[in-house]
Amino acid sequence: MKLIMAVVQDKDSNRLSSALVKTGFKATKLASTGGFLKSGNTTFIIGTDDEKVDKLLNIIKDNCESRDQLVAPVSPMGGNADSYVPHPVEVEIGGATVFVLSIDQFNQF
Ligand code: 2BA
Repeated sequence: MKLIMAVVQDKDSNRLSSALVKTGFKATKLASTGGFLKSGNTTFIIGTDDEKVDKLLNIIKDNCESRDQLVAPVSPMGGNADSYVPHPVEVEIGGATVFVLSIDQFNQF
């Protein structure tokens, strides 16, 4: 058995949820925050059999888009904030960041 943790953009989370329900995968959604952008994203935790992992990864891939986002960098440490003009930089986010973990035991009591 495997545990899949997928960090996805909030914009894709409802679409992915619906696709998982439709295809019979059981998932838990956690509200999460990206460490870099400090904005909200959604983390899915999904337990599934080893042989279904590839199918699940394809569903995640098909339902999560990558997007460019402009980020305003923070002002330089110790610098004069008055003369500092932040130039936004563009970063590409997602589609999805996915971890696949092996599970020793799965219990439901
Ligand atoms: P954030 O940490 O908010 O990162 C958003 C996007 O900013 C990243 O997209 C990446 O394009 C860029 N970025 C992140 N850290 C950077 C850095 N140190 N320098 C320059 N650019 C940087 P993604 O790579 O698609 O990641 C989307 C979200 O997935 C991340 O949101 C984070 O919540 C999660 N994530 C990504 N890699 C992870 C990892 N190794 N461990 C845990 N969570 C991760």
